Amino acid sequence: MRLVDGVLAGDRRALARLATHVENDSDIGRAGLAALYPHSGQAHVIGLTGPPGAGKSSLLNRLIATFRDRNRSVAVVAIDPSSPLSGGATLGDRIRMLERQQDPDVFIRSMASRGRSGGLAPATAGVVHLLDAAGFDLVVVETVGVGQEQIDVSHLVDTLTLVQTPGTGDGVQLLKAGLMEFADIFAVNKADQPGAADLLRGLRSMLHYSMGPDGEWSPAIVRCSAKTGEGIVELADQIEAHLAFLRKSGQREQRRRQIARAEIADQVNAAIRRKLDNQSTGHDQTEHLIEQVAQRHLAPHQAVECLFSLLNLGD
Ligand SMILES: Nc1nc2c(ncn2[C@@H]2O[C@H](COP(=O)(O)OP(=O)(O)OP(=O)(O)O)[C@@H](O)[C@H]2O)c(=O)[nH]1
Ligand SMILES: [Mg+2]
Repeated sequence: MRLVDGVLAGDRRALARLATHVENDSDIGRAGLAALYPHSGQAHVIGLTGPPGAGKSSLLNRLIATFRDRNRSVAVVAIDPSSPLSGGATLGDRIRMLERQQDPDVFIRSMASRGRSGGLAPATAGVVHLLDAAGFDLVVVETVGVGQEQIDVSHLVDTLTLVQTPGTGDGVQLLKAGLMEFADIFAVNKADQPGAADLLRGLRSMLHYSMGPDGEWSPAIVRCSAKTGEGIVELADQIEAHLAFLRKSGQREQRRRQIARAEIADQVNAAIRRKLDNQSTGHDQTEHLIEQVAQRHLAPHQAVECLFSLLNLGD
């Protein structure tokens, strides 16, 4: 396929066009992904997540510069919430980041989350594979979120970086959201503002209590400021150190299997939904089954069995 050859040859316009096909889940997108997937698996995939306005895009802008200095190519997938959460201030940072597109070794792609509860656009994984196959050294996924979204993105990446800022609590909410165990690196951004020391202390003591066994990665905490540039080199170092750890410990393969498992489960879900939506009678029959379960005529698992046999998915 011409687009596939273009992507492999480093043609960025072909890459952008195929990414649109993947996003739309078109036949061309599916065929392209199937052809390119065997070429993926080389990139270091990084999640950059945190509350709205924490400075993710600003940090990323700085990180891109640092990684380019190290001669690494960088692709970004920025997931935009369907409804803007943090106002106009962010636009300037997004535009500054886009200016980097002049550099052929930087590629930035925005995707709408389309309101899916997971916060991730359904095609995010596909676009990540595409960018990986296109040969970028690093693929960064920026997502807004404070809870489940971050756990979702952790199923997609090698390294998860959680951005926190002073004055947004002491980290207890992270603990509540069960996020401590998912983050590999904590970036305490806006360290130029008051309260950074308290946040650092809070995070350190919490990590101390949630320390894993020996031989595990102990999450790094990096004090940084996208405004002044403090800590950016250390953040880049920690991101690289985490990959080195994954490789050395053999956990990279383990992560890849987790990612493959999560993606297949996601696709199974999506495929069943698609099948239900496509079947002219599917919808009515689903509604009927829901009613049967609500009325206690069928147990939920029996309804699923009926559904599967309706869809010819039975075992
Ligand atoms: N003082 C200070 N302000 C910062 C810092 N980093 C980012 N900002 C400002 O914080 C605001 C939000 O920054 P963004 O980089 O857009 O944050 P974001 O997390 O990408 O925001 P969303 O993508 O909308 O969730 C902007 O006005 C930035 O200029 C920092 O280290 N210090
Ligand atoms: Mg942003």
